[in-house]
Amino acid sequence: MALVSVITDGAVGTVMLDHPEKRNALGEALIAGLVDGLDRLRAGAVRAVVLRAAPGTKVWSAGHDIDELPSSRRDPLGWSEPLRLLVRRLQEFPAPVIAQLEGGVWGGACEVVFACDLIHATPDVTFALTPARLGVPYGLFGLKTLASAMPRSLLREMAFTARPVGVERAWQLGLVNHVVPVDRIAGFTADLARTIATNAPLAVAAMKEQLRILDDAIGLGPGQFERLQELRRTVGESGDYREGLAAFAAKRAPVFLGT
Ligand code: LCV
Repeated sequence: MALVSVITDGAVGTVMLDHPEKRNALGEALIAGLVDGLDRLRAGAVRAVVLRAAPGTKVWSAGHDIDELPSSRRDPLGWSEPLRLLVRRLQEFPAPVIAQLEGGVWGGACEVVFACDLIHATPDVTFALTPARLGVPYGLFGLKTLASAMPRSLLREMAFTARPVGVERAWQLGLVNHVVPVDRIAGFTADLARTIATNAPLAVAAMKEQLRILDDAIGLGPGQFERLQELRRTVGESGDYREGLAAFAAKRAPVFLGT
């Protein structure tokens, strides 16, 4: 059974996550389906993309597939990891990608959503950043994607507490473009995508990339870079990281010792 479906309607493409049994967890197979779908739409020169989950879902995506997180020394969220590849595909896609959300958005799925260009959400949507709940050494690239999408004060609160934030607060802080009732969100999003598709695609694509280059423009000295890598190594090699994974697998609350 396909984990992802892709349809094209004129110049608008739709990519749908469809693995409810695992709450659309972003495992290698599902991500491969998303990347393949985006590549097919790119070849078909669509002018707008809608990224959504199956209608009526309570969980848009449960984030990174925890069963696929390495328990060894390998960096769980390094440059070549599937989730990183997906985020880059979305950011480099030469047309706007609209995330159409229903239900909960967890962990790495928040990064996927905030790598999109616009966000439409139903009133039940929540966002939760979970590295602290799993003891995971989060990546600088992921933090930058999130920091470009929200105020640092909210990012700190979400990262340190791992508590979900509701769409009302997200709307107040400008994290989402539109909050739309569940019976209208598909039509509303399709209409906005069609509007984008009627505009000059080269101008739209250029502005998307210009804005991304501006977002990426941060200076880092070698010492700062080394320190960032050291911070991630320390967390990635900690007992707490192993405890976070073990607790999830055992369906119990983690006990973090700070070691
Ligand atoms: C694998 C899963 C998952 C899952 N992986 O349904 O951002 S970082 O750094 O943290 C990054 C590393 C990351 O993204 O980590 C993942 C962060 N995600 C989470 O912490 C969310 C974990 N999932 C949940 O809390 C619950 O599943 C939610 C609240 C999303 C849905 O709860 P619900 O009661 O509806 P279940 O928990 O019963 O899940 C249904 C099946 O999906 C699996 C889960 O193990 C279960 O499998 P079994 O039926 O085999 O028991 N599942 C859910 N999320 N991220 N597997």
